[in-house]
Amino acid sequence: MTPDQILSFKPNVLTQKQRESYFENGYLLVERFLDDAWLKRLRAAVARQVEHSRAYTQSDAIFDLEPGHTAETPRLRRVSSINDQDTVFWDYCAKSPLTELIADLVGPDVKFHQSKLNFKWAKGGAEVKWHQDAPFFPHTNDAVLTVGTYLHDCGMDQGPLKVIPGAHRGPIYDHYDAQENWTGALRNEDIERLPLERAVALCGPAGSITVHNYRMVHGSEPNRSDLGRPLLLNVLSAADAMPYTYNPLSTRYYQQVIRGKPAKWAHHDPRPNLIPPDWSGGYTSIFAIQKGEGDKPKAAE
Ligand SMILES: O=C(O)CCC(=O)C(=O)O
Repeated sequence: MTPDQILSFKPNVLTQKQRESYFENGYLLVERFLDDAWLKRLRAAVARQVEHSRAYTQSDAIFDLEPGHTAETPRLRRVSSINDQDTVFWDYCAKSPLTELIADLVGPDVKFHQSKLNFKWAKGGAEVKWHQDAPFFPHTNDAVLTVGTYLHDCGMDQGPLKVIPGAHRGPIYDHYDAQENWTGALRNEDIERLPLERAVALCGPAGSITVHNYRMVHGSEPNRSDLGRPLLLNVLSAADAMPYTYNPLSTRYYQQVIRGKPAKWAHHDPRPNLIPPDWSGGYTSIFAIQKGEGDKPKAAE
């Protein structure tokens, strides 16, 4: 679906101005979107994940541990495919007012792609370098977005998500280095040409929602505060946006239509997209890849 087609549907929860701003700038911040009941359920579900993580001494496909993680003092970087770990997360994505908000931005037929919970633990939670999501999971069109939910207040020192307004209308950047290793981040020479002085930090009180288009250049700084920054992330798309590479975060809900109906025709955006490495052999996390932990996946030859 094109932005004009999406905007022609009556909005469910957002104002028309918010929707237009999303298409113009490539992101949206909706403060205090969640009510207390949802916040309480989600926080309790997060606490259960932290409890599970105490039994882990090394990262696996689900739990990505920060250096220094122990049973006594857990330090999680990420729980991958979080919606598969507890039905509270799935219900929030697929059966809550959030689902209606997404429909306002991708159209009435909404499909699920992947989910994760990025922690950014207090005092050191790692930075996420400037990148776009599109090269990690290219689709036939750009009606694909990531919704972030702040489960606690997020201020400037906690490593809020940062975006560059309008960057989603620019090119898809190379996320391989000069030796064709996948780095999951933009090259320095491209970053130097970005209008970083215009970057916006999406801070907000608990229950606030961030949305960014999957072409948006975004990242976040380390968490320098004494407070954690759990950010729940869901990737969704219009039903007519079809992924054409392996999903890095496999999930039982892959491509499930959570609202409306499946597409009969795929919609194609003519612009090129970068092909990521073949993730069918496994994926760790953006933190591990950007820090160069393990073997760096290569571009196809
Ligand atoms: O957790 C963050 O600050 C950013 C996460 C992100 O961009 C990603 O996981 O792709």
